[in-house]
Amino acid sequence: NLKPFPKDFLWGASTSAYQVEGAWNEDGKGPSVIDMGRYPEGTSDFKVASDHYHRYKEDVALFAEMGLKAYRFSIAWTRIYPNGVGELNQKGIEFYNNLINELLSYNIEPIVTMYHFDLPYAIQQKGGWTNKETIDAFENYAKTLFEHFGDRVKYWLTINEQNMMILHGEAIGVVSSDIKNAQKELYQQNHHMLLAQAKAMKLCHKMCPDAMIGPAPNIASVYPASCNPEDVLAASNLSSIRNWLYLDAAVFGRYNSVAWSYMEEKGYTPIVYENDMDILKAGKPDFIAFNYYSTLTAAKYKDESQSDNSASDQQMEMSEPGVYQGVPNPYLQKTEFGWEMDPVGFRNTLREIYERYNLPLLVTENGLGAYDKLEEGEVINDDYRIDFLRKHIEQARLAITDGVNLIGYCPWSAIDLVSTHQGISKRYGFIYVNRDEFDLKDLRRIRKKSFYWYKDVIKSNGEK
Ligand code: BGP
Repeated sequence: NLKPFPKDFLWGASTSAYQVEGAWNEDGKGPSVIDMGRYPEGTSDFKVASDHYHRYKEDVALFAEMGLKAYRFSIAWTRIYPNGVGELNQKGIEFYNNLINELLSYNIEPIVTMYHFDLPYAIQQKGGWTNKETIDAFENYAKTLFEHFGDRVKYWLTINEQNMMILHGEAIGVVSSDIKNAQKELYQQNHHMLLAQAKAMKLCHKMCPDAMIGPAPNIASVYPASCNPEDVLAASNLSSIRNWLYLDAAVFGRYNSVAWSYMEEKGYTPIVYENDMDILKAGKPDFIAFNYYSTLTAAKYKDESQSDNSASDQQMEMSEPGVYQGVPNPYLQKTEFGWEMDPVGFRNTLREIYERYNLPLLVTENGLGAYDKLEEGEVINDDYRIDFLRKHIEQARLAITDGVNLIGYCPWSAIDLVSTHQGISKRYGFIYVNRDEFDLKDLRRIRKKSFYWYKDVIKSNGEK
């Protein structure tokens, strides 16, 4: 017997500032590491993106038409503080005030990510997260957000995919040029981010007692490639290092022992000052938000000569000498972009997180990146997206039936936006944005087939 989705379930959709807003240097916005970054050849930059900054009213009206109960977006730190700290940019405050008010006028709950990859460039130049001062800068930024928006925002997310920033260090940029020390430095950055997050959570409870705040890592169940105990151990290693390190620190205020001994073994342990662990313990989340795209499969580490070259990029990146080896899962199909699809793994991941932490869960990303085609008559027949999302929603419902306290589901993405590494051609949205990689065309919005489908899902509270 299936349990229904809760009555006040947060049916939502997600975006992030740098991927959707554009207006990268307008109205006083300072540059972020993203604006100063390089892009893979053939893909667009983020300067105009989907031009949401100028079209947010039209976009929010479409979100309302779709029936969204929640909209998860991020605030660009450099719109609020162009240099990360120092002078406040009133125009930035104004933009997010307008956006939040617009959402609330349609009864759409704003779910706000404070920091989604776009560290202020001025802060990066001073060492970024390697520099302890960045912790204070983040706390100060958090305070400003709570002061200005805390009267209306009830759901806050601290840092998007901190674990991906650490595991794929190029996303935040390691300050040191010493490659040998790059990993060590990343784990120091990680420690500082954890402290910054804990401080923000504590502050939120003080300043906005009615709001809820939590982390937003990318979490994925890890399967052993076989029942060989060595593979099982490798899967457990990967899960502790990739998933639980981040959530254990956020929820319990400690590093788990497997992750810690891994860091010791590799020489990556961060410097931990005496009261750091007290700071970590003092800031607790009210819920866990997480992004889910697929699961991972791990085997005992093989040296390169034996490794399987057929693995997609996603898994190839996930290997660590002596600890684990990411391998493809022969039971799973892949998207056009080589990402494995695993709806059942979604249920499993939900159960694992809930069993470990016993906190409400909020899914802040889940979706299918594809080459959508604008067909004659202004239609986009994205049945593959509908199929993908439907299967995940079915599994979410099974997880709820299992007893998981899931409070919302925000697929990626509300509207087409520029993918982190693969440009605008890799689309995720319910709403099509008419532009190409380098030809901005008219940027007009077109409802995809999935738009109408999701509208029905929301209207029927997941019964359809
Ligand atoms: C997550 C990020 C998002 C988004 C998404 C899809 O890791 O939080 O910002 O980019 O993945 O990934 P991609 O754009 O690489 O397809």
